[in-house]
Amino acid sequence: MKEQTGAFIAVIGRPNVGKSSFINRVLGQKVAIVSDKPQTTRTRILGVLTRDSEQTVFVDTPGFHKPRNALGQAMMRAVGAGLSDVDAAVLMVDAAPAFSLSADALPKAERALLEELARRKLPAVLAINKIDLLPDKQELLPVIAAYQNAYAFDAVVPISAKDGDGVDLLLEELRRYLKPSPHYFGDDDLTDQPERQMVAELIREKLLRLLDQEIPHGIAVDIERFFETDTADGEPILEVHASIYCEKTSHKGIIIGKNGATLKKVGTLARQDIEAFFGLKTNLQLWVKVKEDWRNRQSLIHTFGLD
Ligand SMILES: Nc1nc2c(ncn2[C@@H]2O[C@H](COP(=O)(O)OP(=O)(O)OP(=O)(O)O)[C@@H](O)[C@H]2O)c(=O)[nH]1
Ligand SMILES: [Mg+2]
Repeated sequence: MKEQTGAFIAVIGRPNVGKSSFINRVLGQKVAIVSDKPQTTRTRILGVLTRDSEQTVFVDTPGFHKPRNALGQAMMRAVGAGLSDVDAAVLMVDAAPAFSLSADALPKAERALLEELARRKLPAVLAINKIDLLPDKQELLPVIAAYQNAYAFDAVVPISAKDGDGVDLLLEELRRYLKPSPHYFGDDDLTDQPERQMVAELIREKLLRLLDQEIPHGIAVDIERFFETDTADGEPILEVHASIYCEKTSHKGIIIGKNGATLKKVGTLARQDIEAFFGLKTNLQLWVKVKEDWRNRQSLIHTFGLD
């Protein structure tokens, strides 16, 4: 049998650049929720890719930003934790803003992350994502030069997590970090997230997608009941009861929607995802509750599993 090899690789970058999309694409399944709103990922999430004797554990992290509340601070601690004990990092940047960079001025968030990488002496690869949105890829050349000037990247790979362009190339470049190591996860494991957390996240994803502005950022989902049972006809069914916590009574009304329409839509979309994930028919019941200012209350952040 071939010797087992492994690597832990953190994926870091500002919010919304496509870190979670990339990991889902690599695994061929959604393990980290994705939305067009920044600060979608709130905790450190592992995505495990096992190919024969090689196991690469991707560490998805919250987007790097200046925290404005206790939740934001916990998220930035998760970025630090994500970088601890990894073998290497992928710094992901968005091709579109990168495109308009002047060669000597990397954006603040990226500079701060590069300082963090330097401080930890971590080897890294630069991934420039969303190249599907670029009219002319040649225009990336000065940007690539600017990043290479700022850090000794082992490789720079333009990719599109959306259509898969360059993703295999990036994976190939990351194989350099594999070293002899036992596999820490089973061959079929995709993530370290408990099933309940996965379900809560799928529900939150629908809220992020269906609601506007500040409201989804102030939402936490708590799974109250989660068990498998049989229907009256003896069919197996997953029973899930979840509470959606928001920060204001006015938000509660918006989440429920006119005649309950919005909440119903959230429930339908989340149920479809849960059924696909577990391969089991699901009965999903949702309640909306208010917890004022929970994002600044440490005990609630802890209750919701966000620290
Ligand atoms: N056009 C295009 N859109 C992409 C690509 N990759 C991701 N996106 C979109 O970018 C948005 C953000 O994607 P996420 O994967 O949630 O980004 P993230 O970096 O994990 O964001 P945070 O968790 O908030 O830090 C979503 O709307 C994705 O569909 C890409 O290659 N091309
Ligand atoms: Mg994310």
